[in-house]
Amino acid sequence: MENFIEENLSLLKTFDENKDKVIDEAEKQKAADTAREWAAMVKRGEGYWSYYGKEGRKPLKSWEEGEEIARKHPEVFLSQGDSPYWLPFKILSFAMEEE
Ligand SMILES: [Ca+2]
Repeated sequence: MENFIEENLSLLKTFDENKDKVIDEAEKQKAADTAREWAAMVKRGEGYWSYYGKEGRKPLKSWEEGEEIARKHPEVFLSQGDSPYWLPFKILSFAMEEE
């Protein structure tokens, strides 16, 4: 997971807490923890998911709807509840497979 995060740092801008345009170790850890937490929620059938569309946050009816969007738009970003963080679908998929 940590390696995968490392390869995808450019997709983790929302984790740049101190806005220095660098994803430091603590920010990477937060991204990895968030991915694992959200992946576990998907598996338990929990979570209120949304995706980032042209006009910003768009609610999803279900995780499955998010998967459907990701089939057409593999680069889609998803979020959970009112979290300020956005994770690419591919990082969440990776976290789900890792468990
Ligand atoms: Ca930073």
